[in-house]
Amino acid sequence: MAHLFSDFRLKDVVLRNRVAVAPMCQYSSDDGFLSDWHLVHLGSRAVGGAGLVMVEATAVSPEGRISPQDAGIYHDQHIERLQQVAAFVRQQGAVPAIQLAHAGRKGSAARPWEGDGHLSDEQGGWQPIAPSAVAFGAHLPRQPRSMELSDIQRIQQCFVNGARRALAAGFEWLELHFAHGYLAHEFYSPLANQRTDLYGGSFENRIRFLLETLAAVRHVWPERLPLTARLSVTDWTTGGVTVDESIELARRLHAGGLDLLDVSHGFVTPDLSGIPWGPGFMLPISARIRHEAGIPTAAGWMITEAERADHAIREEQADVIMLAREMLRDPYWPYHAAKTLGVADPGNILPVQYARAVG
Ligand code: 536
Repeated sequence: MAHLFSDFRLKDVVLRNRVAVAPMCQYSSDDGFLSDWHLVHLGSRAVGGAGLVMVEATAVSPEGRISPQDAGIYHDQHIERLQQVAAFVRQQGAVPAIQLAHAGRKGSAARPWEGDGHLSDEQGGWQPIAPSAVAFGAHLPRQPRSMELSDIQRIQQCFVNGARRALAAGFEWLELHFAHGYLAHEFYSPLANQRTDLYGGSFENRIRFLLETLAAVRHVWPERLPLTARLSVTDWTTGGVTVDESIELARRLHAGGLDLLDVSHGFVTPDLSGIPWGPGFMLPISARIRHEAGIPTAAGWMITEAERADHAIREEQADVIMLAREMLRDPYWPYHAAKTLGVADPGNILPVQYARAVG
């Protein structure tokens, strides 16, 4: 029976355990370039024993950044710093992963600790682009420019170029950001997509951008390496996307070459009132998608306890557990979880420099 500390093989890649560091925006880049902060932040979590360490949402084009300080992969020059991070994570025994992103109408915002709101051009912002010229609202009131067909093709090519650069940088696992109200989710959700062309309206049309982007990226990302997507599988509100729809989308993504669905939710509108917050609340939804769509899944959100994470793997609710804030509280969460769960030789989770001393 699979458990939290059993290997997980996906294509030619083997994770040493099922604990993944979820992509978390650090808003600490300069013109997209990763900084020393990223090397220490991500490196520490690889040292702590995670099986997968994923670089935060990394913009495939400058206007696709959430904030001016977002990570980027839109210049060949970005590769060198990304390579340093990937190499260090790999040296520590974790698989280096990266999430490619475009923020859509949520782009051009201040960092959370600087107010989180939309930036004007004078403040260093830009006009975001989106499927439709409809603002997110609340703290993000700026009206995006509605994308032309040429914009759609250009952004899909940016995802392809980003994938090529990620491969050149040594990443072994690629995730497409199709969640949290950013560009791809804005195409998927009727709450953001009011298009009347081939990319809006029916389910078939709303998923077209996602399927096409996947196909284009799969073409340059090697078959031997995992390609995954983080999807907001429900908008928690009438008129938004539903788990039932997302099960059908997951089937089609899987048929289109997706290796695993990273199950997430929400954030396409400012209204968070429908979210049933609670420990592990996404796990039953991940289980449904895993069984009904027949695709491996990763699941996260409000998972803090080793027992719950282990139980979710044993019960086949997910194949990988995504930890975010809990990994910030404790970079050694995998080591501590191994001790809690009674795994033999928990010290072996740690690097040789620490293992003998700590045990
Ligand atoms: C969703 N967020 C997702 C982000 C950036 C910040 C917030 C992303 O996917 N790049 C979120 C909302 C509330 C709490 C945590 C995360």
